[in-house]
Amino acid sequence: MLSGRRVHGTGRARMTDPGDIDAAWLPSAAFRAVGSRRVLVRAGEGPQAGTVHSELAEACARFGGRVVPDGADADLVLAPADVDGLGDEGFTFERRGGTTTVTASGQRGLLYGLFHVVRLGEDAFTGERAREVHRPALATRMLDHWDNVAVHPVMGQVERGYAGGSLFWADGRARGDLDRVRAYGRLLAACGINAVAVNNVNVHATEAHLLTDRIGEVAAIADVLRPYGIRTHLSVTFAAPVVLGGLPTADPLDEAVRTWWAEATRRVYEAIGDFGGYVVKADSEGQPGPFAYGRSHADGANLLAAALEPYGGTVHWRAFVYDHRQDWRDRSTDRARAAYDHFTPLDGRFAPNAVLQVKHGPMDFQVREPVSPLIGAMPRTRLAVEVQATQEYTGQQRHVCWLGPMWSEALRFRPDGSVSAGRLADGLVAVSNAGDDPFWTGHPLAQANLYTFGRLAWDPAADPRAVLDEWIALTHPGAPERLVDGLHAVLDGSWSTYEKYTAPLGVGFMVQPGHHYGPSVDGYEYSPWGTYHFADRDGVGVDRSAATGTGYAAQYAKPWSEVYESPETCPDELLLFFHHVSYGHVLHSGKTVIQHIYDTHFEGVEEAEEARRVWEGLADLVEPARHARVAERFEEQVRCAREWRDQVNSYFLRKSGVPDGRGRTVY
Ligand code: GCW
Repeated sequence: MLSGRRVHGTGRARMTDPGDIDAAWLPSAAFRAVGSRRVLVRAGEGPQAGTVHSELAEACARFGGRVVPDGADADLVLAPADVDGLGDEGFTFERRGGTTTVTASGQRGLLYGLFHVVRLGEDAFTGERAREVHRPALATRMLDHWDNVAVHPVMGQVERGYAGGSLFWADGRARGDLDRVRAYGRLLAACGINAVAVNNVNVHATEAHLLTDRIGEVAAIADVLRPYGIRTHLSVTFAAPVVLGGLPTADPLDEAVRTWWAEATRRVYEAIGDFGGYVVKADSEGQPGPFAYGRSHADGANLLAAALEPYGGTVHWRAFVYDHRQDWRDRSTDRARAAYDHFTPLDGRFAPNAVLQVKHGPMDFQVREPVSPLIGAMPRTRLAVEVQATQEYTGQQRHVCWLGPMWSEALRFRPDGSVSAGRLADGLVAVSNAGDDPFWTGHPLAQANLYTFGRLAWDPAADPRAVLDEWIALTHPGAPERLVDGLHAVLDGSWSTYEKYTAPLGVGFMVQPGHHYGPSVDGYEYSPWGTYHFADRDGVGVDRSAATGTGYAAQYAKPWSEVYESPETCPDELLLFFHHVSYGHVLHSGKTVIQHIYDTHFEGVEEAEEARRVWEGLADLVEPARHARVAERFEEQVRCAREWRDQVNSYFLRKSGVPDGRGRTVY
């Protein structure tokens, strides 16, 4: 049985008993190896150093170890060092002559080094290990919360949130009790995340005030996250000078507007000295932006960048700009093209502290999309790649869908087709999937997505399956092999399973409009959102070739522009994203498109049923409440997967008139 699953806090930092906060990947047993040693810490002073001290003191008190004074014999030494190129967050790790040593130039590095030792467990204290240098590949490893302060009439407390309420906000204000936020910060630090934006990018009336008269509430959250090396960011409305400042305009080139932002930002830094910066969704899905004033997005971003620059802050400017009021009859507009078309002409015009935040795919977090052609097309602009941990289009945390392999594929993509040239971006951002749910993420197994995100942001080249196993081991210390294997079986492959029973071959959507859960094949077919599949009696898919289609394929550099241009070379899984083909078109797999649709939909349901069966078999190894929560979700997943299978298969049988080659039931 997994027992004693409580967060064990950071000693003096914690005022009240955290009660039933799920320990996730930091159960106290994860600290056994560290806590039973003689530990010497020379972390110095400061918020993260304080965390290192209190974590070690608490672990030692629990497991019989000892924090020893300078000069004494120790099994583990954490100490500052001046190592070239380590930066504030890097650390070294080595083991020699029975002593394990972690050094770092900054407090944050020591904190990450400590969590590295925790992850290694007993392995950190066995054998000899030559010095290893660890540092994050990406400087910004950020979670964006789409949390509203005031409950929104349509979107609720958390837009696209499937994990209960907000961790930060309740009853129209910042939560008074920030114990959960503290526990969250600790979990995030343990997987390497260093930035959090605390409110929705759709900034409604109440939330706009966080920037000014309500900055104190943000400061309270920042105070709790700081000891974990996390800088707090805020989503702001581009119209702030008008809606908050009473100015007649928010024109980015207007002097009064620039002064207003400079002054507002000065006050923000008065309240939060290490404030991270702003996140902005402008001219997107109804949010205000520079277009209203005939200005460019570089003008807009640079306005905020200038205000933040004196304090070392950054503006994350989102590239999710497209026409959400298009006419479905208009075949010349292709939503997939929009980000590239809007932003590439602006390359080189963004300030050094402006980061363009680009969704990993050109559409909107579908289960399968190509990597956005914008990534790699703006060499003179800082970029952050945005992924969605909250499972808006991937089962809404009712379905198990571990996204590690999807993110890893995107992060390994190289625009020029090389294997390893350069890195893709300066930062990785995920829309958070956490809330005030007792298991943090609604579906307890969705914790694996949050953890995997952090670890991939630290090291985008990491093998996601190794990260999954790391999560399994940390979250379930001492688990018997049957549990470890069962968890791995249920999670690994779950993305592919979800893809099989939902929209086929990269075509996307087919979800119920509005809430986006469950199937509706034509739900968005005649809508203004630009998300169509164009199925008719002969075929399906979107022609995005340069020769006969929207020209989207030509937004890629070679070799991808050529690979995607022709159905002969386009990978099967993206075929309907790039091409409109007949139902009889033969895939590289040797199957026709229509038979592929039938087969994958039957297989997807079978795989979901099999995962449910595996989970049932783990009942004796998982604490009852957790087991029951996942079991209940599997019931819904299987029900929903069957609904997807039957709607998609019936739809294509009726359109095409081609029966399933294996004679299975299609309605
Ligand atoms: O995926 C879509 C969501 C919106 C979201 C938008 C965005 C916050 O359906 O709810 O708005 O993307 O990324 O801005």
